[in-house]
Amino acid sequence: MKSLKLFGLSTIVALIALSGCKPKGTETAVSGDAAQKVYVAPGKYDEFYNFVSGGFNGQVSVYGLPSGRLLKSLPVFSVNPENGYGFSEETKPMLETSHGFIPWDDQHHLALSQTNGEVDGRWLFANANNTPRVARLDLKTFKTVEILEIPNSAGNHSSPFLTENTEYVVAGTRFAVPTDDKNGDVPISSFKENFKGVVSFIGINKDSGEMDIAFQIEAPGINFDLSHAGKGKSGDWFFFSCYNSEKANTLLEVNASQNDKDFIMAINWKKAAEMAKAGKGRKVATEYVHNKWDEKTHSATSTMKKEVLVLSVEDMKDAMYFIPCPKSPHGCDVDPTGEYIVGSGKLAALIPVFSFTKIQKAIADKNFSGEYDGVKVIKYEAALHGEVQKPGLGPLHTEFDGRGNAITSMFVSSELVKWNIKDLKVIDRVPTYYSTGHLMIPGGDTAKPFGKYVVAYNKITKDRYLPTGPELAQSAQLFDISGDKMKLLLDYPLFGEPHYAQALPAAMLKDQVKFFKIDDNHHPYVTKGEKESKVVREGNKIHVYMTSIRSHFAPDNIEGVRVGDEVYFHVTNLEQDWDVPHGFAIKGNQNAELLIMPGETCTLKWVPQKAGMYPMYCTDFCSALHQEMQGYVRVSPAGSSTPLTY
Ligand code: K7E
Ligand code: RUQ
Ligand code: CUA
Repeated sequence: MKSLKLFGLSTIVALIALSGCKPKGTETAVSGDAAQKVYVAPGKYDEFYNFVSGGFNGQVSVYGLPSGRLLKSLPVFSVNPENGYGFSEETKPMLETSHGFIPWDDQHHLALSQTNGEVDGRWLFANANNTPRVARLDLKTFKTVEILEIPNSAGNHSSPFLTENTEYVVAGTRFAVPTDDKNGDVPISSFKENFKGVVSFIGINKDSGEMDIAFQIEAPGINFDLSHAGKGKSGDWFFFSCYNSEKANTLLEVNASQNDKDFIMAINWKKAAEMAKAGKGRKVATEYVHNKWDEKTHSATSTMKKEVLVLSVEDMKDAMYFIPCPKSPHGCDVDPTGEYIVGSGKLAALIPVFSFTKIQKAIADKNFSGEYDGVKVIKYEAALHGEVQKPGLGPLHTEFDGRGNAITSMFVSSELVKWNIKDLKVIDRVPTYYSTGHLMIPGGDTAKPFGKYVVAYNKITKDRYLPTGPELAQSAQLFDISGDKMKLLLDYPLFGEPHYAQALPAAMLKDQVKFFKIDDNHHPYVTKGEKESKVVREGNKIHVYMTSIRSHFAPDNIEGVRVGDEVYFHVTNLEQDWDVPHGFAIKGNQNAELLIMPGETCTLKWVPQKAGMYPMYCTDFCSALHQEMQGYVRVSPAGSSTPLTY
């Protein structure tokens, strides 16, 4: 193929600058029956739910496959004016951190919960890179129900990958940082002594899904990039890609990439968990928050935690190893059998594939080349199953089709490359437009991939769509992988910057999705009928117990509010039909609107700044009389004697 010509160039580093170079032969790659294969007729459902990370928009979006239709954007780490997430009093605690309220984050990876290595349709986990956090979404409500901050970490990139029965979700720090009990106010030049690479094991309650940090492992000060758990025979292990083994505190290429090989770190998490249970490790003082959504009261709480258990390199001496891996590995992916671990060196012109059996033998035979900061380094050749030669340039991520093949994304040469796991021969390659980051096969990182499609998530869009100013949306490309050759079916733009994604058959989820029964509403300010609606003054706080039903609010005309009051509109949506939300907004409000689902109560806080007449209205076109769904609040000056009426 054309892109192979690039191999003639001598330095791969130089090629990074050329990322996005344009492969040719687009038209030939499009499947002749593409339209038929992606067409989902009006009123029909897609075959897969596809959850896609929002990158720097902080959210998760839900697409249908194969149509590529955007179904919903789910608020997770960023405020969302569309439905008041992060603006309503109930949801504000979800975005609390030890640094205070943070309205944004950078969301990269997603993991669907698993049982026996297979997707089970219960929860979706999402990471936040900037202020390290992991979120859990409930797939019955598609809501963010929990957010846990990760202490002793920065740039939570190697996350939220999980063990095959969702016992643990991991969070590996991207930045080596001093642990929170050491004063972080140290010279950056003391990197080698003070900076550590901490990986966290978040224990998951097997019934409720609730998260808490079970233990952390303080590894040497290198950067963790990505990880995946073993499966089956390797199910007790976790594998992490690490770069910057030079421990450079300025990541110029010359510094961070001078080592010919960085590492894959292999951790026996079962052993680590046993040690943590047996009381090994040290308690480290820190501060991190745990935010939980309670569906019954329809509100979130935020709790500060103060301590975490940390295992040292010494504790882990028989449970943590390094395996050399060529040049700045990024993806770290384990095949469905659990035998093969694929490391993708971004700057390497090959893909090393490690064998779990060989790793075990090397450990048993003490086949080590030495130690790196107290961690034994297994000899490269002793762990290696083999190398995929000349796969393309800039290998990033690998997914598996469940039929013995792997597909790897090539960032620099802009292509997907399919290769056989056993003999490591390249079978097929297709160009992508352009510079693919992650790719995703439904179930493609589990023990049982669903196969059928692969989606390439491309970083650069260039000439693929009508120009929309200097910035174009990132884009996805859908390929049919049911035959030997990958066939392009569809291009479509995406919401936010996509990194990793997950997908599962629609049939697993669609019938479990529920809306809220008003009888189950235990919100402290619920109003279960119009007759109970009222306005109550408590000092300078005013609580409005409001109801909404097609097509009016009760109460809808309020007088006696004064400048300096804090007004809380607790709006209960009395509707009990699927998909009949009401909105609520008031002029001059410092928060966004509310979008209240049937049976729910949401609270909007408003502090009027000036006397005057303030209209309020429903923002969601809910009936023919939607535009009539409105009211007024009269605000009088501070100290006014206008009585409270409604
Ligand atoms: Cu490759 Cu953050 Cu998973 Cu994006 S990372 S591409
Ligand atoms: S109205 S449905 Cu919002 Cu002016 Cu159009
Ligand atoms: Cu309620 Cu529009």
